[in-house]
Amino acid sequence: MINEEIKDVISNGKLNIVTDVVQEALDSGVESDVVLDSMITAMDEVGEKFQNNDIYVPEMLTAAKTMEKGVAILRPRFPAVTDADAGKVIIGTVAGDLHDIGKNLVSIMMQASGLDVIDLGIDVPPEDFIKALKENPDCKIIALSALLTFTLDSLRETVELIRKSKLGKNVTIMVGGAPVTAEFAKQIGADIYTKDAVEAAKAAKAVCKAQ
Ligand code: B1M
Repeated sequence: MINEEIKDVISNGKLNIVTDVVQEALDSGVESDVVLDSMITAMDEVGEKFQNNDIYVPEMLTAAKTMEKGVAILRPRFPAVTDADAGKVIIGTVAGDLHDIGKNLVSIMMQASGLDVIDLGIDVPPEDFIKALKENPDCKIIALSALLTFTLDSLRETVELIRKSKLGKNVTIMVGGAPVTAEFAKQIGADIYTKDAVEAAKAAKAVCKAQ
């Protein structure tokens, strides 16, 4: 019941009540990952409504803002663990792509597993990943998020440029986002594809542990 309420709040962009509803769910004993799953399901519904022209970009944006506010309540439940030796990750959403909710979740889960995450944000040009790598030569992983079919090319270009750079030859490149597949990841020369934030954090931790 409470999960239905969370879905309704997110998919209908009820910004003013999202904090209370999420807090209520947590207070009543609903686990954070269950609340998060309801939010993600709601965003899928938003995507479907958009595709069917039942809603437009402004409504989609309000739903995203509502989800961000909801995730902020969950954030302390996934506390960043400080472990200086755990490993460093540079993360960002590729050029041309403004979607960041999934990327932020990946970042939160990685930090919760002890990794040091440098978040370059959204719409990140390939050169900025190289620059960040130069500034952080101890970085072990570059994590790239793409949410649009048409930014898959941007993902490819970013992987190519990283591989061509001196420091990028040995760095592990992880990719993910709804239109990305394991096959595509392999095709463009990425090392790891994961389907969600939890898997991404697990894979990143494993890479850093192995080095
Ligand atoms: Co956009 N959008 N959007 N949008 N949007 C989608 C992606 C879309 C599928 C909606 C649809 O038509 N059904 C569609 C893309 C179609 C396609 O190309 N295949 C779409 C479109 C078309 C657009 C615009 C072009 C619309 C327009 O302007 N006409 C435009 C593009 C702007 C741009 O980027 N240049 C646009 C804009 C926007 C908003 C700005 C309004 C807003 C984003 C706000 C924000 O992110 N701050 C928005 C939103 C909210 C969505 C939907 C509804 C929700 C995305 C989301 O946050 N999902 C989305 C529909 C959908 O996804 N069903 C849609 C929840 C999030 C937790 O999931 O990001 O998939 P996701 O992350 C997952 C996994 O993918 C994975 O982990 C997360 C879960 O744990 N993951 C990784 C993500 N990154 C990873 C990296 C990894 C590993 C896993 O390793 C590095």
